[in-house]
Amino acid sequence: MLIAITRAVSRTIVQCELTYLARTPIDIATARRQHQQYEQCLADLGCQLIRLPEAPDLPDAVFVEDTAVVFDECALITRPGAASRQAETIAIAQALKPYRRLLHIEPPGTVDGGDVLRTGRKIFVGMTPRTNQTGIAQLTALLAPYGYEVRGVPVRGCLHLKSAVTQVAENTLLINRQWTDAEAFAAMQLIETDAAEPFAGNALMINSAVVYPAEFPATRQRLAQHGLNVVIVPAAELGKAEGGVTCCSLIFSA
Ligand code: CIR
Repeated sequence: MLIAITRAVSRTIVQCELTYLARTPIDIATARRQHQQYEQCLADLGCQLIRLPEAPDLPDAVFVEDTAVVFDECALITRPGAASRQAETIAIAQALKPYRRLLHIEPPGTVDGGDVLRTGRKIFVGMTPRTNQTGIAQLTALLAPYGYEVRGVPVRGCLHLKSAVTQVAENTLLINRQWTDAEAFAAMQLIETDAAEPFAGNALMINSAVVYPAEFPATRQRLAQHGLNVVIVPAAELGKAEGGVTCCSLIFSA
């Protein structure tokens, strides 16, 4: 059975961290409605939802992906690179505790889950302002006993590694080559985002389906042309907070 942890959109989302986007008004009702559609989509794809309540003191708490990375053998509780987000991990650790042994990134290390791309036993970690070398070294050491191999990957022009590249099938990645180095992923088939849709690289694979934002039709067509089962969700409102479809859930087998 697949479990999906989500967290309600904070009423303070308008105070979210922003790095590459200019602040534009976020309509909370719209953000909440789209988030509920996303949750329904996960449920329709067979996930059992654990929906955590909103955290008004933590504007970015809806983006649960950044707080943990769940493996079959353990869960890594991160230490997010933005100070305003570090307390988000407390509720997530509590939610994960019944399911996994917990490992922790410790100061001065920082890791955002959005920087961690897992393909089998290979873990690619974005080297970004949110994820530092100490964090990558800790993650490497913590996961080595389980046979995971970690590789740091350059990222430029976007927030996280998974803003630039995500897995869409067992051996296939969706990638914006402008934002990361495709050579790191040479062993896999690559589908490129449409040049007019730079933010289109973030897709969420669940079993054989790809959950994908409605806002990127040209790249969506490329995914469909590769025979992928693309399931569309509206994601524009949380997109204004620099969030994508991977950011809003932690999905794992129970
Ligand atoms: C932040 O800057 O931390 C949030 N406003 C957006 C986080 C998006 N998370 C993700 O891509 N994994």
